Amino acid sequence: YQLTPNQYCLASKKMSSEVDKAIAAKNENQKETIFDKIISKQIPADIIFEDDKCLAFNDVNPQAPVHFLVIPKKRIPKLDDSTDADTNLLGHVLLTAKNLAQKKLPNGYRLVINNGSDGCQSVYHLHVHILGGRQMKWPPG
Ligand code: TR5
Repeated sequence: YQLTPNQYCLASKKMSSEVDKAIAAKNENQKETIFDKIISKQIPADIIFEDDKCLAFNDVNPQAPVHFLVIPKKRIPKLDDSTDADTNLLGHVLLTAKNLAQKKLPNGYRLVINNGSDGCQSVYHLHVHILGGRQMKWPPG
């Protein structure tokens, strides 16, 4: 049977607090987020890599045995907000994710970028999730 969008929204809200957070999160472009505070070390995080352009840290609410995030230091709220000017930066973020993942997860891994409310984005500072250490399923929920 098919759920109406409203029923689906309620069902998925019950299923996952992450979805709750994503629905509640507002895309207030250009506003500072918790990730800016992690970059500036105002808030501690389990940092695993840092250079002048990006930062990688373990996710505080891991969805797999290995779950970390790679973020650009530049404040780009979501992938939709990136432009051609970010080509090198996005390439660097992706290659950093690959370099870290390859070392930690030789059997494979998954990269995820959630974009906007339907995409389940809850923190509006662009980030790549790297998940692994278990068999992933397809399609993702
Ligand atoms: O749902 P999206 O794609 O926006 O992912 C945001 C991710 O940030 C979630 O997986 C959260 O678990 C993660 N997150 C949120 C906070 C946080 C974090 N990861 C590490 N450290 C964190 N701190 C200190 N504070 C958070 N609010």
